[in-house]
Amino acid sequence: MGKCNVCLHQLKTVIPFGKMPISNRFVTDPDANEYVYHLSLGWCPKCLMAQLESCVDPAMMFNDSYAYFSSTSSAMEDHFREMAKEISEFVSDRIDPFIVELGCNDGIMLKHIAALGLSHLGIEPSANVAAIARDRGVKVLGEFFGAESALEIQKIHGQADLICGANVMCHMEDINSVFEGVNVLLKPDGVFFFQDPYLLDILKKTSFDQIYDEHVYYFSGLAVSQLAGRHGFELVGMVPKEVHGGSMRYYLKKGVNHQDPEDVTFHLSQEKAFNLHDFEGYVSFRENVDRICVNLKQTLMEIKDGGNRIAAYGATSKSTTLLIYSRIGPDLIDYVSDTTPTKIGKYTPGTHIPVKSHSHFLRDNPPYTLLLAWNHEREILEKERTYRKGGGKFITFFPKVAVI
Ligand code: JHZ
Ligand code: SAH
Ligand code: ZN
Repeated sequence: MGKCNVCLHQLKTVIPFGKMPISNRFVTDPDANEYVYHLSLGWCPKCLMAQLESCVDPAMMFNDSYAYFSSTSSAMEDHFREMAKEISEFVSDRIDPFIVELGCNDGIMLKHIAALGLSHLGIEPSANVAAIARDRGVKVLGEFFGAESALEIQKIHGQADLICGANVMCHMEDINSVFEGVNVLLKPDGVFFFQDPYLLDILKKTSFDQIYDEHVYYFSGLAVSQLAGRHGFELVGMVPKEVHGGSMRYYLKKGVNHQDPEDVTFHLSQEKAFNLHDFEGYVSFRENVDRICVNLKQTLMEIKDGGNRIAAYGATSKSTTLLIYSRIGPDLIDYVSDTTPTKIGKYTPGTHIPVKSHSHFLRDNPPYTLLLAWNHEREILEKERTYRKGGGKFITFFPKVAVI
Protein backbone atom coordinates (compact mmCIF):
# COMPACT_ATOMS: atom_id res chain seq x y z
CA MET A 1 0.00 0.00 0.00
CA GLY A 2 1.38 3.38 -1.04
CA LYS A 3 1.04 6.86 0.43
CA CYS A 4 -0.99 9.65 -1.17
CA ASN A 5 1.18 11.96 -3.31
CA VAL A 6 -1.04 14.89 -2.39
CA CYS A 7 -1.61 14.57 1.37
CA LEU A 8 0.61 11.61 2.45
CA HIS A 9 -2.34 9.66 3.86
CA GLN A 10 -2.32 5.88 3.46
CA LEU A 11 -3.93 4.78 0.17
CA LYS A 12 -6.51 2.05 -0.19
CA THR A 13 -5.82 -0.42 -3.01
CA VAL A 14 -8.49 -0.51 -5.70
CA ILE A 15 -6.87 -2.88 -8.25
CA PRO A 16 -3.37 -4.38 -8.14
CA PHE A 17 -2.59 -5.08 -11.82
CA GLY A 18 0.77 -6.71 -11.21
CA LYS A 19 4.04 -6.26 -13.08
CA MET A 20 4.00 -4.03 -16.14
CA PRO A 21 6.60 -2.69 -18.56
CA ILE A 22 6.83 0.98 -19.55
CA SER A 23 3.71 1.50 -21.65
CA ASN A 24 5.27 3.60 -24.39
CA ARG A 25 8.60 1.85 -24.66
CA PHE A 26 8.17 -0.19 -27.82
CA VAL A 27 10.58 -3.08 -27.97
CA THR A 28 13.27 -3.48 -30.63
CA ASP A 29 14.72 -6.79 -29.41
CA PRO A 30 12.03 -9.11 -28.01
CA ASP A 31 14.71 -11.23 -26.29
CA ALA A 32 16.11 -8.35 -24.23
CA ASN A 33 14.96 -7.81 -20.64
CA GLU A 34 12.38 -5.09 -20.09
CA TYR A 35 12.17 -2.80 -17.07
CA VAL A 36 9.07 -3.64 -15.04
CA TYR A 37 7.29 -1.99 -12.13
CA HIS A 38 4.22 -2.85 -10.07
CA LEU A 39 1.05 -1.19 -11.40
CA SER A 40 -1.62 -0.67 -8.78
CA LEU A 41 -4.54 1.76 -8.58
CA GLY A 42 -5.01 3.30 -5.17
CA TRP A 43 -7.45 5.79 -3.70
CA CYS A 44 -6.95 8.28 -0.88
CA PRO A 45 -9.84 8.27 1.62
CA LYS A 46 -8.70 11.67 2.94
CA CYS A 47 -8.27 13.90 -0.13
CA LEU A 48 -10.23 11.55 -2.48
CA MET A 49 -7.49 11.40 -5.14
CA ALA A 50 -7.33 8.20 -7.21
CA GLN A 51 -3.72 7.55 -8.14
CA LEU A 52 -1.00 4.98 -8.76
CA GLU A 53 0.44 3.38 -5.65
CA SER A 54 3.97 3.49 -7.02
CA CYS A 55 5.36 5.56 -9.87
CA VAL A 56 7.98 5.20 -12.60
CA ASP A 57 10.79 7.77 -12.81
CA PRO A 58 9.52 10.43 -15.29
CA ALA A 59 12.88 10.48 -17.15
CA MET A 60 12.38 6.81 -18.03
CA MET A 61 9.08 7.64 -19.72
CA PHE A 62 9.59 11.14 -21.16
CA ASN A 63 12.87 11.51 -23.00
CA ASP A 64 14.34 11.85 -26.49
CA SER A 65 12.60 8.74 -27.77
CA TYR A 66 9.05 9.33 -26.56
CA ALA A 67 6.67 7.26 -28.71
CA TYR A 68 3.49 9.35 -28.53
CA PHE A 69 3.04 12.08 -31.11
CA SER A 70 -0.14 14.08 -30.51
CA SER A 71 -0.74 14.89 -34.17
CA THR A 72 -1.69 11.35 -35.20
CA SER A 73 -5.45 11.82 -35.14
CA SER A 74 -7.50 14.30 -37.15
CA ALA A 75 -10.13 14.46 -34.37
CA MET A 76 -7.39 15.56 -31.94
CA GLU A 77 -6.20 18.17 -34.48
CA ASP A 78 -9.76 19.57 -34.54
CA HIS A 79 -9.97 19.47 -30.76
CA PHE A 80 -6.76 21.44 -30.27
CA ARG A 81 -7.66 23.98 -32.97
CA GLU A 82 -10.80 24.66 -30.92
CA MET A 83 -8.78 24.95 -27.73
CA ALA A 84 -6.44 27.49 -29.34
CA LYS A 85 -9.48 29.48 -30.49
CA GLU A 86 -10.89 29.55 -26.95
CA ILE A 87 -7.52 30.68 -25.58
CA SER A 88 -7.10 33.43 -28.16
CA GLU A 89 -10.60 34.71 -27.36
CA PHE A 90 -9.87 34.65 -23.63
CA VAL A 91 -6.72 36.78 -23.99
CA SER A 92 -8.14 39.06 -26.72
CA ASP A 93 -8.71 42.00 -24.35
CA ARG A 94 -5.30 41.71 -22.65
CA ILE A 95 -2.20 43.67 -23.58
CA ASP A 96 0.60 41.44 -24.93
CA PRO A 97 -0.75 38.33 -23.21
CA PHE A 98 1.58 35.44 -22.38
CA ILE A 99 0.33 31.86 -22.75
CA VAL A 100 2.04 28.80 -21.29
CA GLU A 101 1.23 25.21 -22.22
CA LEU A 102 2.53 22.31 -20.13
CA GLY A 103 3.31 19.17 -22.14
CA CYS A 104 2.91 20.77 -25.59
CA ASN A 105 4.25 17.63 -27.31
CA ASP A 106 4.61 18.20 -31.08
CA GLY A 107 2.88 21.59 -30.93
CA ILE A 108 -0.58 20.35 -31.93
CA MET A 109 -2.20 23.23 -29.98
CA LEU A 110 0.51 25.90 -29.66
CA LYS A 111 1.21 26.02 -33.40
CA HIS A 112 -2.11 27.89 -33.74
CA ILE A 113 -1.18 30.30 -30.94
CA ALA A 114 2.24 30.86 -32.57
CA ALA A 115 0.58 31.48 -35.95
CA LEU A 116 -1.51 34.23 -34.33
CA GLY A 117 1.71 35.91 -33.19
CA LEU A 118 0.82 35.57 -29.49
CA SER A 119 3.60 35.34 -26.86
CA HIS A 120 3.76 31.75 -25.67
CA LEU A 121 5.95 29.02 -24.24
CA GLY A 122 5.52 25.26 -24.35
CA ILE A 123 7.14 23.19 -21.61
CA GLU A 124 8.09 19.81 -23.03
CA PRO A 125 10.73 17.44 -21.63
CA SER A 126 10.53 14.86 -24.44
CA ALA A 127 13.17 16.20 -26.83
CA ASN A 128 12.02 14.42 -29.99
CA VAL A 129 8.45 15.72 -29.91
CA ALA A 130 9.64 19.17 -28.72
CA ALA A 131 11.85 19.39 -31.83
CA ILE A 132 8.78 18.92 -34.04
CA ALA A 133 6.95 21.67 -32.16
CA ARG A 134 9.91 24.02 -32.72
CA ASP A 135 9.85 23.21 -36.45
CA ARG A 136 6.23 24.38 -36.38
CA GLY A 137 7.22 27.77 -35.01
CA VAL A 138 6.48 27.02 -31.34
CA LYS A 139 8.77 28.30 -28.55
CA VAL A 140 9.60 25.35 -26.30
CA LEU A 141 11.49 24.92 -23.05
CA GLY A 142 12.80 21.35 -22.79
CA GLU A 143 12.21 20.76 -19.08
CA PHE A 144 9.90 19.04 -16.62
CA PHE A 145 7.52 21.66 -15.22
CA GLY A 146 7.54 22.13 -11.45
CA ALA A 147 8.16 24.79 -8.78
CA GLU A 148 11.79 25.24 -9.82
CA SER A 149 11.33 25.58 -13.57
CA ALA A 150 8.30 27.86 -13.03
CA LEU A 151 10.46 30.32 -11.10
CA GLU A 152 13.06 30.25 -13.85
CA ILE A 153 10.40 30.91 -16.53
CA GLN A 154 8.80 33.70 -14.51
CA LYS A 155 12.17 35.45 -14.09
CA ILE A 156 12.80 35.42 -17.85
CA HIS A 157 9.29 35.90 -19.29
CA GLY A 158 7.22 37.35 -16.44
CA GLN A 159 3.88 35.94 -15.30
CA ALA A 160 1.41 34.25 -17.63
CA ASP A 161 -2.16 35.28 -18.40
CA LEU A 162 -3.09 31.70 -19.04
CA ILE A 163 -1.52 28.35 -18.22
CA CYS A 164 -2.98 25.18 -19.69
CA GLY A 165 -2.23 21.51 -20.13
CA ALA A 166 -3.98 18.62 -21.84
CA ASN A 167 -3.20 15.07 -20.78
CA VAL A 168 -0.23 16.19 -18.78
CA MET A 169 -1.37 17.18 -15.27
CA CYS A 170 -2.34 13.58 -14.57
CA HIS A 171 1.23 12.60 -15.55
CA MET A 172 2.98 14.77 -12.94
CA GLU A 173 3.78 12.76 -9.82
CA ASP A 174 4.96 15.77 -7.79
CA ILE A 175 1.65 17.55 -8.25
CA ASN A 176 2.12 19.82 -5.22
CA SER A 177 5.29 21.20 -6.80
CA VAL A 178 3.37 21.71 -10.06
CA PHE A 179 0.71 23.75 -8.23
CA GLU A 180 3.42 25.79 -6.48
CA GLY A 181 4.88 26.44 -9.94
CA VAL A 182 1.55 27.51 -11.38
CA ASN A 183 1.10 29.82 -8.40
CA VAL A 184 4.41 31.53 -9.10
CA LEU A 185 3.95 31.72 -12.86
CA LEU A 186 0.29 32.78 -13.13
CA LYS A 187 -0.85 36.42 -12.91
CA PRO A 188 -3.28 37.13 -10.04
CA ASP A 189 -6.13 37.46 -12.57
CA GLY A 190 -4.90 34.64 -14.80
CA VAL A 191 -6.64 31.36 -15.58
CA PHE A 192 -5.22 27.86 -15.29
CA PHE A 193 -7.02 25.05 -17.04
CA PHE A 194 -6.21 21.42 -17.65
CA GLN A 195 -7.96 18.35 -19.01
CA ASP A 196 -7.39 14.66 -18.46
CA PRO A 197 -9.35 11.41 -18.66
CA TYR A 198 -12.26 11.76 -16.21
CA LEU A 199 -12.48 9.26 -13.35
CA LEU A 200 -16.27 9.07 -13.56
CA ASP A 201 -16.06 8.07 -17.25
CA ILE A 202 -13.38 5.48 -16.47
CA LEU A 203 -15.54 3.91 -13.77
CA LYS A 204 -18.79 4.08 -15.75
CA LYS A 205 -17.25 2.61 -18.93
CA THR A 206 -14.85 0.33 -17.05
CA SER A 207 -12.09 1.79 -19.25
CA PHE A 208 -9.35 0.48 -17.00
CA ASP A 209 -6.76 0.61 -19.79
CA GLN A 210 -6.37 4.30 -18.92
CA ILE A 211 -4.48 3.03 -15.88
CA TYR A 212 -0.77 2.81 -16.74
CA ASP A 213 2.61 4.24 -15.73
CA GLU A 214 2.18 7.69 -17.34
CA HIS A 215 -1.20 8.30 -15.71
CA VAL A 216 -0.34 8.90 -12.07
CA TYR A 217 -3.72 10.57 -11.28
CA TYR A 218 -7.35 9.85 -12.21
CA PHE A 219 -8.97 13.19 -11.49
CA SER A 220 -12.47 13.93 -10.28
CA GLY A 221 -13.95 17.32 -9.46
CA LEU A 222 -14.11 16.27 -5.80
CA ALA A 223 -10.36 15.63 -5.63
CA VAL A 224 -9.32 18.55 -7.86
CA SER A 225 -11.31 21.08 -5.81
CA GLN A 226 -9.52 19.90 -2.63
CA LEU A 227 -6.11 19.89 -4.32
CA ALA A 228 -6.72 23.38 -5.72
CA GLY A 229 -7.81 24.61 -2.28
CA ARG A 230 -4.55 23.42 -0.68
CA HIS A 231 -2.69 25.75 -3.04
CA GLY A 232 -4.95 28.82 -2.85
CA PHE A 233 -6.84 28.10 -6.07
CA GLU A 234 -10.53 27.55 -6.63
CA LEU A 235 -12.23 25.25 -9.11
CA VAL A 236 -14.39 27.64 -11.12
CA GLY A 237 -15.45 25.48 -14.04
CA MET A 238 -15.77 21.90 -15.22
CA VAL A 239 -16.43 21.17 -18.88
CA PRO A 240 -16.65 17.56 -20.14
CA LYS A 241 -14.85 16.77 -23.41
CA GLU A 242 -15.35 13.67 -25.55
CA VAL A 243 -11.66 13.10 -26.29
CA HIS A 244 -9.69 10.12 -24.96
CA GLY A 245 -12.82 8.20 -24.08
CA GLY A 246 -14.25 10.92 -21.81
CA SER A 247 -12.20 13.77 -20.39
CA MET A 248 -12.91 16.64 -18.03
CA ARG A 249 -11.51 20.14 -18.37
CA TYR A 250 -11.01 21.91 -15.03
CA TYR A 251 -10.78 25.74 -14.87
CA LEU A 252 -8.98 27.19 -11.84
CA LYS A 253 -8.49 30.73 -10.58
CA LYS A 254 -6.40 32.15 -7.79
CA GLY A 255 -8.13 33.11 -4.54
CA VAL A 256 -11.24 31.80 -2.88
CA ASN A 257 -14.92 32.71 -2.69
CA HIS A 258 -15.55 32.93 -6.38
CA GLN A 259 -19.22 32.24 -7.04
CA ASP A 260 -20.00 28.52 -6.88
CA PRO A 261 -20.57 27.84 -10.58
CA GLU A 262 -23.48 25.67 -11.66
CA ASP A 263 -21.37 23.28 -13.74
CA VAL A 264 -19.06 22.51 -10.82
CA THR A 265 -21.98 21.97 -8.43
CA PHE A 266 -23.64 19.69 -11.01
CA HIS A 267 -20.58 17.52 -11.65
CA LEU A 268 -19.69 17.25 -7.96
CA SER A 269 -23.20 16.03 -7.21
CA GLN A 270 -22.94 13.48 -10.05
CA GLU A 271 -19.68 12.22 -8.58
CA LYS A 272 -21.22 11.90 -5.12
CA ALA A 273 -24.21 10.05 -6.55
CA PHE A 274 -21.73 7.55 -8.00
CA ASN A 275 -20.03 7.26 -4.58
CA LEU A 276 -16.64 8.63 -5.68
CA HIS A 277 -16.15 9.97 -2.14
CA ASP A 278 -16.52 6.49 -0.68
CA PHE A 279 -14.37 3.38 -1.20
CA GLU A 280 -17.57 1.43 -1.93
CA GLY A 281 -17.78 3.37 -5.20
CA TYR A 282 -14.64 1.58 -6.40
CA VAL A 283 -15.39 -2.02 -5.44
CA SER A 284 -17.67 -2.84 -8.39
CA PHE A 285 -15.08 -1.34 -10.76
CA ARG A 286 -12.69 -4.18 -10.04
CA GLU A 287 -15.42 -6.77 -10.64
CA ASN A 288 -16.35 -5.11 -13.94
CA VAL A 289 -12.70 -5.02 -15.05
CA ASP A 290 -12.24 -8.72 -14.40
CA ARG A 291 -15.47 -9.57 -16.23
CA ILE A 292 -14.48 -7.62 -19.36
CA CYS A 293 -11.02 -9.25 -19.40
CA VAL A 294 -12.52 -12.74 -19.26
CA ASN A 295 -15.15 -11.96 -21.91
CA LEU A 296 -12.65 -10.36 -24.24
CA LYS A 297 -10.19 -13.22 -24.06
CA GLN A 298 -13.03 -15.73 -24.53
CA THR A 299 -14.30 -13.87 -27.62
CA LEU A 300 -10.82 -13.76 -29.17
CA MET A 301 -10.23 -17.45 -28.46
CA GLU A 302 -13.55 -18.41 -30.07
CA ILE A 303 -12.69 -16.40 -33.20
CA LYS A 304 -9.27 -18.00 -33.35
CA ASP A 305 -10.67 -21.51 -32.75
CA GLY A 306 -13.03 -20.87 -35.65
CA GLY A 307 -9.96 -20.61 -37.88
CA ASN A 308 -9.93 -16.81 -38.22
CA ARG A 309 -6.97 -14.46 -37.87
CA ILE A 310 -7.11 -11.39 -35.65
CA ALA A 311 -5.14 -8.15 -36.01
CA ALA A 312 -5.29 -5.09 -33.73
CA TYR A 313 -5.60 -1.37 -34.50
CA GLY A 314 -3.65 1.37 -32.68
CA ALA A 315 -0.49 0.57 -30.70
CA THR A 316 -1.67 2.74 -27.83
CA SER A 317 -0.01 3.19 -24.44
CA LYS A 318 -3.18 2.11 -22.72
CA SER A 319 -3.33 -1.23 -24.53
CA THR A 320 -0.27 -2.31 -22.51
CA THR A 321 -2.51 -2.65 -19.44
CA LEU A 322 -5.40 -4.21 -21.37
CA LEU A 323 -3.30 -6.84 -23.16
CA ILE A 324 -1.15 -7.84 -20.21
CA TYR A 325 -3.92 -7.90 -17.59
CA SER A 326 -6.21 -9.86 -19.99
CA ARG A 327 -3.31 -12.14 -21.00
CA ILE A 328 -3.71 -11.41 -24.72
CA GLY A 329 -0.51 -11.90 -26.71
CA PRO A 330 0.91 -12.88 -30.09
CA ASP A 331 -0.83 -16.27 -29.88
CA LEU A 332 -4.15 -14.44 -30.39
CA ILE A 333 -3.15 -11.21 -32.18
CA ASP A 334 -1.01 -11.39 -35.33
CA TYR A 335 0.10 -7.74 -35.33
CA VAL A 336 -0.99 -4.21 -34.39
CA SER A 337 -1.51 -1.66 -37.16
CA ASP A 338 -0.25 1.85 -36.36
CA THR A 339 0.54 4.98 -38.34
CA THR A 340 3.40 6.18 -36.08
CA PRO A 341 6.67 5.67 -38.00
CA THR A 342 8.77 5.15 -34.81
CA LYS A 343 6.45 2.36 -33.55
CA ILE A 344 6.39 0.40 -36.84
CA GLY A 345 8.85 -2.52 -36.95
CA LYS A 346 8.98 -2.77 -33.15
CA TYR A 347 7.00 -4.91 -30.69
CA THR A 348 4.39 -4.00 -28.10
CA PRO A 349 5.81 -3.64 -24.55
CA GLY A 350 5.51 -6.82 -22.48
CA THR A 351 3.37 -8.78 -24.96
CA HIS A 352 5.75 -8.47 -27.95
CA ILE A 353 3.14 -8.31 -30.70
CA PRO A 354 4.71 -6.91 -33.90
CA VAL A 355 3.66 -3.35 -34.85
CA LYS A 356 3.02 -3.01 -38.58
CA SER A 357 2.13 -0.18 -40.91
CA HIS A 358 -1.37 0.81 -41.88
CA SER A 359 -0.62 -0.10 -45.50
CA HIS A 360 0.23 -3.62 -44.29
CA PHE A 361 -3.17 -3.77 -42.56
CA LEU A 362 -4.96 -2.67 -45.74
CA ARG A 363 -3.11 -5.24 -47.85
CA ASP A 364 -3.61 -8.02 -45.31
CA ASN A 365 -7.32 -7.29 -44.80
CA PRO A 366 -7.71 -9.44 -41.64
CA PRO A 367 -11.23 -10.77 -40.96
CA TYR A 368 -11.18 -9.46 -37.34
CA THR A 369 -9.49 -6.45 -35.75
CA LEU A 370 -9.28 -5.60 -32.08
CA LEU A 371 -9.84 -1.86 -31.79
CA LEU A 372 -7.21 -0.92 -29.21
CA ALA A 373 -7.50 2.80 -30.05
CA TRP A 374 -11.18 2.68 -29.04
CA ASN A 375 -11.11 6.35 -28.06
CA HIS A 376 -10.68 7.16 -31.77
CA GLU A 377 -13.53 4.83 -32.80
CA ARG A 378 -15.51 7.39 -34.80
CA GLU A 379 -12.47 8.52 -36.79
CA ILE A 380 -11.24 4.97 -37.39
CA LEU A 381 -14.61 3.49 -38.42
CA GLU A 382 -14.99 6.35 -40.88
CA LYS A 383 -11.48 5.75 -42.25
CA GLU A 384 -12.03 1.98 -42.51
CA ARG A 385 -15.41 2.04 -44.26
CA THR A 386 -14.09 -0.07 -47.15
CA TYR A 387 -12.63 -2.66 -44.75
CA ARG A 388 -15.98 -3.02 -42.99
CA LYS A 389 -17.99 -3.07 -46.23
CA GLY A 390 -15.76 -5.90 -47.38
CA GLY A 391 -16.78 -7.93 -44.31
CA GLY A 392 -13.98 -6.87 -41.89
CA LYS A 393 -15.15 -6.77 -38.25
CA PHE A 394 -13.90 -4.67 -35.36
CA ILE A 395 -13.92 -5.99 -31.79
CA THR A 396 -14.60 -3.38 -29.12
CA PHE A 397 -14.67 -3.93 -25.36
CA PHE A 398 -15.97 -0.91 -23.38
CA PRO A 399 -18.43 -0.89 -21.69
CA LYS A 400 -18.81 -4.50 -22.91
CA VAL A 401 -17.25 -6.77 -25.52
CA ALA A 402 -18.87 -6.41 -28.95
CA VAL A 403 -18.11 -7.39 -32.54
CA ILE A 404 -19.17 -4.62 -34.93
P1 JHZ B 1 -4.02 7.30 -28.37
C1 JHZ B 1 -1.13 8.66 -25.17
O1 JHZ B 1 -2.06 7.61 -24.93
C2 JHZ B 1 -0.20 8.74 -23.99
P2 JHZ B 1 -2.41 6.51 -26.04
C3 JHZ B 1 -0.56 9.79 -22.98
N1 JHZ B 1 -0.24 9.27 -21.67
C4 JHZ B 1 -1.98 10.20 -23.01
O2 JHZ B 1 -2.55 10.53 -22.02
C5 JHZ B 1 -2.64 10.34 -24.33
O3 JHZ B 1 -1.83 9.85 -25.37
C6 JHZ B 1 -2.90 11.78 -24.64
C7 JHZ B 1 -2.52 5.31 -33.73
N2 JHZ B 1 -3.57 5.62 -34.73
O4 JHZ B 1 -4.31 8.65 -28.90
C8 JHZ B 1 -1.70 6.49 -33.31
C9 JHZ B 1 -3.58 4.91 -35.93
O5 JHZ B 1 -2.72 4.05 -36.17
O6 JHZ B 1 -5.20 6.46 -28.12
C10 JHZ B 1 -1.34 6.14 -31.89
O7 JHZ B 1 -0.18 5.32 -31.88
N3 JHZ B 1 -4.57 5.20 -36.83
C11 JHZ B 1 0.25 11.01 -23.21
O8 JHZ B 1 -1.15 6.02 -26.66
C12 JHZ B 1 -2.53 5.33 -31.40
O9 JHZ B 1 -3.16 4.82 -32.57
C13 JHZ B 1 -5.53 6.14 -36.59
O10 JHZ B 1 -6.40 6.36 -37.46
O11 JHZ B 1 -3.29 5.54 -25.42
C14 JHZ B 1 -3.54 6.20 -30.65
O12 JHZ B 1 -3.06 6.52 -29.41
C15 JHZ B 1 -5.52 6.84 -35.34
C16 JHZ B 1 -6.57 7.86 -35.04
C17 JHZ B 1 -4.52 6.54 -34.43
O13 JHZ B 1 -3.15 7.50 -27.07
N1 SAH C 1 -0.84 17.83 -24.68
C1 SAH C 1 -0.62 16.77 -25.65
C2 SAH C 1 0.45 15.81 -25.19
C3 SAH C 1 0.08 14.77 -24.20
S1 SAH C 1 1.40 13.64 -23.99
C4 SAH C 1 -1.90 16.04 -25.95
O1 SAH C 1 -2.87 16.15 -25.22
O2 SAH C 1 -1.91 15.30 -26.93
C5 SAH C 1 2.04 14.16 -22.42
C6 SAH C 1 3.20 15.08 -22.65
O3 SAH C 1 3.56 15.66 -21.39
C7 SAH C 1 4.44 14.35 -23.17
O4 SAH C 1 4.84 14.94 -24.37
C8 SAH C 1 5.44 14.50 -22.03
O5 SAH C 1 6.77 14.62 -22.48
C9 SAH C 1 4.96 15.74 -21.32
N2 SAH C 1 5.31 15.84 -19.88
C10 SAH C 1 5.45 14.85 -18.99
N3 SAH C 1 5.79 15.34 -17.78
C11 SAH C 1 5.89 16.67 -17.92
C12 SAH C 1 6.21 17.74 -17.04
N4 SAH C 1 6.52 17.53 -15.76
N5 SAH C 1 6.21 19.01 -17.53
C13 SAH C 1 5.87 19.24 -18.83
N6 SAH C 1 5.56 18.27 -19.70
C14 SAH C 1 5.56 17.00 -19.26
ZN1 ZN D 1 -4.60 12.20 -0.14
